[in-house]
Amino acid sequence: MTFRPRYTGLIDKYRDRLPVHDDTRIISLGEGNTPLIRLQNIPRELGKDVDIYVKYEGLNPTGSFKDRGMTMAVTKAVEAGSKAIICASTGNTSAAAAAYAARAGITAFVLIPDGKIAMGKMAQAMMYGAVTIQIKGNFDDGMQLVKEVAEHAPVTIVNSINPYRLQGQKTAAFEIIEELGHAPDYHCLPVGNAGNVTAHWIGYCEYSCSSGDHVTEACAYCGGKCKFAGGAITGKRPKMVGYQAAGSAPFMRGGPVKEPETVATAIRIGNPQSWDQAWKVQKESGGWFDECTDELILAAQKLLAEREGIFCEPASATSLAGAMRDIQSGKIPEGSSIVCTLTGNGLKDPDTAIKQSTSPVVSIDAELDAVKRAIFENTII
Ligand code: AN7
Repeated sequence: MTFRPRYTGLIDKYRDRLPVHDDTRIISLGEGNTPLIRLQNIPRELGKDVDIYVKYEGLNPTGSFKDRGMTMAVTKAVEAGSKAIICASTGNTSAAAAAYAARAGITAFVLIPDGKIAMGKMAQAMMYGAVTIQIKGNFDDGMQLVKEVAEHAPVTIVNSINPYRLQGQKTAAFEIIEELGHAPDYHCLPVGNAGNVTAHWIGYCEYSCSSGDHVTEACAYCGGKCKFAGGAITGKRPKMVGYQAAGSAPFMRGGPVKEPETVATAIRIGNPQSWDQAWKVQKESGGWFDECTDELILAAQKLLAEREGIFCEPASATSLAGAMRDIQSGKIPEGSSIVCTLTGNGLKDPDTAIKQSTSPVVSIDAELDAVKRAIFENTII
């Protein structure tokens, strides 16, 4: 019998590619190392010869990709002596901040839009012991307030404007390259603040730099520091494709959206914090931005659960919704390999799931005949 060393989180795994020292106290919950699942039924139904993989980030410790960034941000905040962190959030950043603060023994203050975050995320912030501040405003209002208050109070901002967040999140690209043996042709993500699309591009660029295929712009990301010991796998980088919810699509409108609205509350963001970086990613990678209606987003969420057994939250399904449409139209050509990031777990938002499900739910007496009838009436031949 052979034993693998215990997986202890992404900072330990990618220590030489992250800004930590040998004696840095790592605040980790074992994040990263998420499954890259090849879809089997959906591509067949699309009738297209494509390889679609989903990177199931909903299996991180607090149920979203935010854990990748938060392990770095909180590790560095603690290293710098900070006793409190703060963020504005549509729900997932606040859940991650609250959990990592609890782990570190510091305080988390989270600003959330009153009544506009999914129930699971609210439960997380409360259980992990954060101070939850509900504001009568949206994420963008909260973000502005966080920036202002951090100038007056001894708190570290852990939104993605904190550069350590993107450093942690870039590791998702490392994992994908290491599993596939190369970068995919297309990488599709849901876009809110555009931190994650930016972070993935940093990751892909650092890996391609290390292959010796130095690209001037890419090397600007790594600063020549991306030394992957023996890690020269490929110089290929994907086209980065960012999809927004139609009611919250500033990248499609060319500027901030005042009153963003969407059922995908995680990406109900009108004023993206990584605006310039994301446009740079789009240009450098040769990818694009597009938008999906709420209807299309929910349909993709349901299809993924029903056909593949993978439950993601609505915002996450935006990546697949957009990708399926672009595959169907031929914009993403046959023969392509595509990775869609599923940013958050479906369990985060049970209300939206239950509301849109059309699966049979029957209530009966606890009697054999009634069970037989229920089975008979719901058997599809
Ligand atoms: C599930 O939690 O901004 O484009 O405050 O929770 O990097 O902002 C969440 C964002 C996609 C968008 N999918 O990522 C927050 C927050 C899910 C998310 C995004 C978010 P970015």
